[in-house]
Amino acid sequence: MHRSIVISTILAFAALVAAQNQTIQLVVGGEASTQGGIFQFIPPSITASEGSVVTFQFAGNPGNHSITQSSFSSPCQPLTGGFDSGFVFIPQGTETFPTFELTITNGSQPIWFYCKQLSPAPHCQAGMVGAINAPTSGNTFDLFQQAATHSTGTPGQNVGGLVGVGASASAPPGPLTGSGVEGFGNPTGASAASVASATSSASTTPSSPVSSPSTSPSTSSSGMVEANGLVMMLAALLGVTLA
Ligand SMILES: *[C@@H]1O[C@H](CO)[C@@H](O)[C@H](O)[C@H]1NC(C)=O
Ligand SMILES: *[C@@H]1O[C@H](CO)[C@@H](O)[C@H](O)[C@H]1NC(C)=O
Ligand SMILES: *[C@@H]1O[C@H](CO)[C@@H](O)[C@H](O)[C@H]1NC(C)=O
Ligand SMILES: [Cu+2]
Repeated sequence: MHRSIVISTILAFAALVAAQNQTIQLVVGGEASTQGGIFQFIPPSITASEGSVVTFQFAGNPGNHSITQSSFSSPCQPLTGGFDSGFVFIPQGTETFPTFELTITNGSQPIWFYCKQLSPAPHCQAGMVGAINAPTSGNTFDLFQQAATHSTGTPGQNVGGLVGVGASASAPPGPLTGSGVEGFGNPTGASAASVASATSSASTTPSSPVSSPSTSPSTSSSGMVEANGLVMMLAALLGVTLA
């Protein structure tokens, strides 16, 4: 009884901490044997509170994908002022994967993105799109993905920036050190200062939905949320409590 109260208090506290600055992992590209195939972000739709870091891992191998911001209404075209990772080529058998880290600068802004690769067929029209903080009704992720698969014309190839609308990276994908791992058209040029000002201007605006633990269920259900040090802290606290 006493013990279970202590444990649930710790878990409630942990949920609050986790809802604030999360690190969320998302995989770019699958393999032929992966359920859903090569042309996907896994998971494709996540929630992430303002200040959280979404780490895109280019783990699909072989793969040659991008993470390019678009809009709900034009899923396969780059958003003006949007972020872009550029392409990252991953040869088959690569074992350590480069990442692209996006910090959420506006927690109330739905963020839509696609892969702009055209080879061997346009990935966007194959459904390789994703969303962060998509509405659960109205402009949902499912409708966005349907619009992508039904879109006509060539997916846009313009190179975006590191700073996007509602989310920003401070560095292009990296490290590109594995054998044969290469970047193509990766964005450069966003200064640390412009990222910082994007972040601080966003954080001066009160954003309602960020601090409730209920904003993070879809990420927790994917099992991919890691809150820094949280697991170790929990383990330590539980160890002390149960001793
Ligand atoms: C947590 O997020 C806030 C923005 O919501 C940011 O200002 C702060 O630097 C972040 N803290 C860490 C440790 O990343
Ligand atoms: C990866 O894709 C880019 C863009 O289509 C292309 O320029 C590049 O040659 C591709 N890299 C490899 C190794 O196939
Ligand atoms: C955050 O996004 C919302 C929804 O698009 C927008 O109304 C608001 O102006 C944005 N806030 C900032 C600081 O850009
Ligand atoms: Cu792709």
